[in-house]
Amino acid sequence: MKLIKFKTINSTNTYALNRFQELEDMTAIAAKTQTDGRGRFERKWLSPDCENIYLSIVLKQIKKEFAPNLTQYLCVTAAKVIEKYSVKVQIKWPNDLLVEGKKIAGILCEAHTTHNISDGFVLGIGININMNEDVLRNIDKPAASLNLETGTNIDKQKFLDSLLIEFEAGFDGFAEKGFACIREDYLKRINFLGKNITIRKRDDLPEEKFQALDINESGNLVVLNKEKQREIIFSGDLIL
Ligand code: BT5
Repeated sequence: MKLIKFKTINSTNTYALNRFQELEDMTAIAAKTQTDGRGRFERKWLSPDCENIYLSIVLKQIKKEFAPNLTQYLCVTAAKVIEKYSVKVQIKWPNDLLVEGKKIAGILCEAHTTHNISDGFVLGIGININMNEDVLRNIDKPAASLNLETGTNIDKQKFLDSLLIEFEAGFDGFAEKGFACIREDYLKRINFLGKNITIRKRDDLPEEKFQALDINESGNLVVLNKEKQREIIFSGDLIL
C-alpha cells in the first residue's frame, strides 16, 4: 500500500478527493495535523499536532452495493488495532469507535464523482492516539485517546503500520463479499441491539425514538418505530 505523508494539510480527505484521478487505488494519505479536519454533515474533526492518526485511503474498485459498508469495514479494522493495546472498543453505529462511552475515532467516507458518476471513494479516519488531555476536554462531546486509556505514549508509526496491514489483509475478502465477511466482528462490538435508542437522521431533523432490532445482512440498522413497524435506517446519528 502506497503511503503519502504530510506534515500539515487542510484535510487528508479533501486532498485525496481533489487529486483522486492521479492517485492510485489503495493509496493512503496521512498527515501530522489538519487545519480543516472534517466530520460528517460539515462538522469539524479536531486535528491537533500531537501524534494522532489522520488518514485517508483512496479506493477505486469497490462494488456499488458494498460502498455503504466501507465505514463499517474500517470501524472493525481500527477496533482490532486499538484492542491490541488491551483497550475494549465499542462501535457506535454508524461510524464511531468508543472507549467507555467516549469517542476515540471517527470515520468519514466520501464518494468521488466524475461527470456525476461515482468512480470511487475516499475513506478517512481520525484516531486519537496521543491526544493532549486539555485539548481532549475541549471537544464538545465525551472523547478518549489511546495514550490516556493506556497511561503511556503510543508509537504512532507502529500503530499506523498495524492499521494499514490489517486494512489490506481483509480488504479483498470484504471487496468480494461485503458486510457478510465482517458482520460477526461488527456485531460483537455493538451493545445497543434490543434497547430503546434515539436517532437523529439529519442535523436539521428532530430526534426520534426506536427500539434497535438488528444490523441486517447489508449492514443497515433495523429498528421498530413508535407505530411498531420495522424500519431500516441508512444514515444518521445514534444518540446514547
Ligand atoms: C466523524 O464525523 O466522526 C468523522 C471524522 C473523520 C475524521 C477524519 S481525519 C482524516 C480524514 N480527513 C478529514 O478531514 N476527515 C477524516 P462525525 O460523526 O460527524 O463526528 C464529528 C463530531 O465528533 C464533532 O462534531 C465533535 O463532536 C466530535 N469530535 C471532533 N473532533 C474530535 C476528536 N478529535 N476526537 C473525538 N471527537 C471529536
